[in-house]
Amino acid sequence: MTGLFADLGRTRVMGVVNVTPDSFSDGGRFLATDDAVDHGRQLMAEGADILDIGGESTRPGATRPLVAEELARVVPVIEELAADGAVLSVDTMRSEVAEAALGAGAQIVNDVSGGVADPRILEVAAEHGAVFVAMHWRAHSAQMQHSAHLEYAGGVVPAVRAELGARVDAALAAGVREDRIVLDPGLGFSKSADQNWELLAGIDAIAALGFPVLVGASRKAFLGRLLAELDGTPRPVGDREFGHTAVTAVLAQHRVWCTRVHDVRAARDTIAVIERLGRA
Ligand code: PMM
Repeated sequence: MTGLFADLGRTRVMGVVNVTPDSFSDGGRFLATDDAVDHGRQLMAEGADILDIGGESTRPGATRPLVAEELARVVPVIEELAADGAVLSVDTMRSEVAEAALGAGAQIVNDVSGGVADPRILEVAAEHGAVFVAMHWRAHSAQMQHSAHLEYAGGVVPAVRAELGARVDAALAAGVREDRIVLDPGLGFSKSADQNWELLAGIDAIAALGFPVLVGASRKAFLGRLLAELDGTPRPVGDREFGHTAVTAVLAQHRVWCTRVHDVRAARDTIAVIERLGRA
């Protein structure tokens, strides 16, 4: 566990394993347990420090799976990858799923709602001594891009910082240890493209809360919009990696704790360059 926060001199890489039919970037590709496990092994071989196993798509407008369905997607994958010795995170907003995942060998609960959707998840993380990733979030996927959820009085960076601070208070009150909390600004979740850029530019202000920071920018729509064709067509999901590489370089330079990515090799290469330059 302590190894998760030891100083490696570089940003960690969390590889995404979405065991879902409908994630925006890779939905349906790894829905079968064997395919998801193979994909996880591939990401480990490419240098992932952590694998993030998720059974619910959080793409804007997505409908939620039943709890039983989410459990059936993630638990067998976690069991197999844990047996390989992988460091695993479960991407869930549900206490039942977090509990089963931690029992199956996960060490990290990555809750995109930061404990808002199902507050009992905080107690589950506390009881297991798990690391808890609190992402900034305001509403479930069906509503998250509604205009009311995009309003940040006083600016997006101070507002997200304050709302994350409240999640830290809730996690501590539930018994999560202070040295097990990670914060994430939640790019793309109740954020406009401009607000995502402001959060990336202001990442040091989020880190100033005093907790390790995780960022997930990989393949997200704000990159597709920035890199749009002349006629305004957004760059397709599968063709955003060069842009994302620049984001990874910036995160590495700012010594962000971890970046959550689909292309592990690209991220590790980028981070290796920044780390080497930092020692020159
Ligand atoms: N983004 C997605 C899912 N889970 N978890 C954290 N902590 N941070 C994120 O930015 C994040 C996440 C959505 O992306 P995906 O559909 O490619 O998994």
